[in-house]
Amino acid sequence: MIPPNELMRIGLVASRFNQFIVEQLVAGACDALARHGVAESDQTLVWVPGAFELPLMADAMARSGRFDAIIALGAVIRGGTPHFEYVAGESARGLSRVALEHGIPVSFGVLTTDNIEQALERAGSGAGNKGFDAAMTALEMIGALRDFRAQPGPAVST
Ligand code: INI
Repeated sequence: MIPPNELMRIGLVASRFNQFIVEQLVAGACDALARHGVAESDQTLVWVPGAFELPLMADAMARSGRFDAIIALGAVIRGGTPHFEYVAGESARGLSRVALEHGIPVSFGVLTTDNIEQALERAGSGAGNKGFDAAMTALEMIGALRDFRAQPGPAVST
């Protein structure tokens, strides 16, 4: 469950490559955060050149200890070269590693599509915005981790 009325500090990292699409993902994410009471003063947005650079900045944000979750936003569009696979794969792998190494939610709001039309469809307003979805996932994971960590564990029998 998304924690009601609790302080949530969110780091957003967005890639400038395909910026006109990523800006819409950022808008979607900020909309979800606002709807769930996350103050603008508790949000920090940092831009990086491309999706490949998202993990390094997400790592720096996690390392700072200033955030309860990080939302990574980008758009990798297949261009008919193997470059797509490397950029998309390393971005996903790196972001997942940051989450596991630092124990905080890192949402993967990176579109990986065959063409610009598909990317635009997923960066629309309302329900069809993957930035919005990524923000909702981050908030839900903050709640799930807080609930789990607050639970007493079962007695261990040997
Ligand atoms: N970066 C993206 O975010 N999306 C892309 O579609 C993309 N393509 O197609 O090349 C892309 N490349 C740049 C990459 O993320 C790095 O910034 C670059 O390789 C320098 O490290």
